Amino acid sequence: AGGQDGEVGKAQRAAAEVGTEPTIFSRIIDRSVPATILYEDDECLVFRDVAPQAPVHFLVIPKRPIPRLSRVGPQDAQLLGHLMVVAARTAQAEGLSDGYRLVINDGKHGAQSVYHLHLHVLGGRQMSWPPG
Ligand code: IU
Repeated sequence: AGGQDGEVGKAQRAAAEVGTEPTIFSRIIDRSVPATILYEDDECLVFRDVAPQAPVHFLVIPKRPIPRLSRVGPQDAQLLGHLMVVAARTAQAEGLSDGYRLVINDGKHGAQSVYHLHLHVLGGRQMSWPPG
């Protein structure tokens, strides 16, 4: 039984690694956690970041829970393009006519904290470069 538990533990960790574990973003998608939603369609959801780093800061996420950018493949190209188009359209709707920044954090070095792929859109102030 101990060995089996070991295997189960390994499988669970592997599952988490490939992102089959639901994150809080799945709960925002199914409305069991509240968020200020700016846009929704069959493929994606846009909502305000709960800890904004700029006057305007929202997230664009696919409804399908891709864990991180480094896990995408060619089959995801159309969806990723759609996320960027929605990001640009929502930025325009938010009045970011002077520009804005798109950020995707990947993994540990990218300081990713939620393993459900998301585009950050930040605007409403002058950004600096390089980022921290
Ligand atoms: P990151 O790229 O994984 O570091 O960004 C996660 C973002 O999700 C971060 O900016 C959080 O403030 C944001 N967020 C949120 O908007 N709502 C939540 O319930 C949680 C995180 I947890």
